[in-house]
Amino acid sequence: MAKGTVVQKIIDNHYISGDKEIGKPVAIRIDQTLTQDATGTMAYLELEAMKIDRVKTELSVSYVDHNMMQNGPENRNDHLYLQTVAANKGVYFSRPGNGICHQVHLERFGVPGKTLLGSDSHTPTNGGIGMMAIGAGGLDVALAMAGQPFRMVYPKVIGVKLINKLSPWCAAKDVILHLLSILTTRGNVGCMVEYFGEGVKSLTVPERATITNMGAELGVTTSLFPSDEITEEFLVSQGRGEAYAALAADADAEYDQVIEIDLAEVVPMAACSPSPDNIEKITDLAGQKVDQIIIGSCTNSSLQDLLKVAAMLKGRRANDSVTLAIAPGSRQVMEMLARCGALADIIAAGARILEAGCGPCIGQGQSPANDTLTLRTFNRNFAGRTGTKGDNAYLVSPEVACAAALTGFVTDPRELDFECPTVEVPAEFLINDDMIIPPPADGSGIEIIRKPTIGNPPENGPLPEVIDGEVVLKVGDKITTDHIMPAGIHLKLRSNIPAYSQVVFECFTEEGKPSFAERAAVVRDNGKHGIIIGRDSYGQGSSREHAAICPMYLGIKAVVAFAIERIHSANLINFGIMPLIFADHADYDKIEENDKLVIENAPAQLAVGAPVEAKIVKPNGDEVAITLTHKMSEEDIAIIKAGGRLNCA
Ligand code: MIC
Ligand code: SF4
Repeated sequence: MAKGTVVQKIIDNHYISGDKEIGKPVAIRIDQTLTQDATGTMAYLELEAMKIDRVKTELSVSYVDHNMMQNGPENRNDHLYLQTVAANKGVYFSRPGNGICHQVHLERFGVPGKTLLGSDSHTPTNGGIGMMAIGAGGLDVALAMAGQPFRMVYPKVIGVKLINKLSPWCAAKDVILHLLSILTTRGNVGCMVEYFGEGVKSLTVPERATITNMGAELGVTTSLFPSDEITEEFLVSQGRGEAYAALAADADAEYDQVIEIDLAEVVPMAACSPSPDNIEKITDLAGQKVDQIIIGSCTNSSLQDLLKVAAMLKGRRANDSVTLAIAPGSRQVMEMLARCGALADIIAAGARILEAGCGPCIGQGQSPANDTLTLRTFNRNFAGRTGTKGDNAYLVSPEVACAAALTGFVTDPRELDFECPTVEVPAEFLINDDMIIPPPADGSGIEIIRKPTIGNPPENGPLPEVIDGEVVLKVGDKITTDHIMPAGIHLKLRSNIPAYSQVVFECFTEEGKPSFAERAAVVRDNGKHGIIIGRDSYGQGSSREHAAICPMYLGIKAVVAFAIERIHSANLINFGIMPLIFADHADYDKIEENDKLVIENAPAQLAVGAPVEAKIVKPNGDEVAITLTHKMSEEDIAIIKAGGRLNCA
């Protein structure tokens, strides 16, 4: 087991209960929370359902950054609810336009050595300054706001040793893409990544944050860097020098696994569709025609990134054959770009300026044309996430994105006919927190505005004695929460579960055939229980608990797969859906859609480490006995038996 690591030190400082042994449940105290609007409305509705008057954390912040298009009243209704519930419950409110939660939190609130739980899977961005920043479902974040500890498994710590420094045109994004090519997006549940080695000193905080941000795609619990003089410099530049605390692994620290990356060997890369671990070198992709380039998202929208982009674009123009769009990560970044003239260079080059927010990263506009290639500096390229069916999106660094914007083709920036610009980030940032509304000392009198599109979380009954299941859907490997619960044009339905449930697994609906929602509702209304069959790495990606709430609303009682990713598994438990595992992978081939899956004495069979015996009943009446397992703790089992966390006293 790892010793003397930053991970271990932070866990020790926040330890509440559990076994400090890899894979065993452990509970830690949460210092700070963050929510964003797309997951936040449910989180605060859940907090209200817990009858909590005021949050118990050191700091909680509610951001509005995802749902900004305001096509119809839903988004603004959400914003009004979020603003008033924040004031009522003692939460800071970052207004729409102020920027992406992770970027703003890094700039204005993150503190080395503290714990942060966020209802967004990219919360580990703040690991760039040595926070233990973890993504979770909204209900887990609501519980943390209510003062309850966060439960996770004691992590296996993967130490990533960085040596040397990056070459010109090679970026932090390439470092995490390189790591994704090694570790891939699956098989890393229950791990944390800690960076160490002399190469750490060559990376700025925004670069470190790019790396920890996209660490989410590894499926690890979080990633973090030590906190050193570079962290201090960053915090001082943000006028927050007092937040600095040094944090380093001991000289003789032991990691459970070590991966060495020679930064000098890292080259420009891309993650090709449809997965962030589908990594290719730019040299192998060069020459492909590009139609669209977008620079932004919580991965690559810092001032440093955009100053580099501005320097590359200055005096040049986006190629006639492409569209180029740029979304700064925060208002601070946008305003500083504007004041130093860099924004003018970007505009003069023909870039389309988007507001500071998630925007196209979550399918809010800028969907690409059919059969074209789009290059994005984002962190996810799951099929259809751009809003275009059959999309082809490569995830790249700002340098590679910009090179393509200039030439119209995938281009290795090292082949450009100009030098890699060096960018000076100012020693003092422009500090203006006007768009962050602090909560009043006593918010109890503040009326919470609840417009008709804000619905309460649906209710669920206790786990039935017999699961009289029917397989509503059978899917393959790497099903993401974007497959389960599409965002894009449906994102505005996040506060309305009955409406949002209608698009569960929409990507699998065949034309002219009933949708998943229709088929699940028939099973439910016949008094039976819906079952989903998956394979490896089920539930990758977003923390959206809607991928559990909506299936629960449609009567789903179990997901059976080879492996279920951490956040999604926790969300399933929170909403009373059993995350079950095939004991024998061969059984996957024995079960088909519309088969029955019966689990007798379900509550009695659920015990820590014990198998669950079930039988498949074929349409012709043939029966096949199968054994299932699970990784649920005693507390998880109690939640499942009660029909979800909100039913537990
Ligand atoms: C994402 O990047 O997929 C999101 C949208 O930020 C999600 C949260 C959500 O679905 O609201 C995430 O990463 O958790
Ligand atoms: Fe927003 Fe995209 Fe970051 Fe998710 S990954 S928080 S949608 S910018």
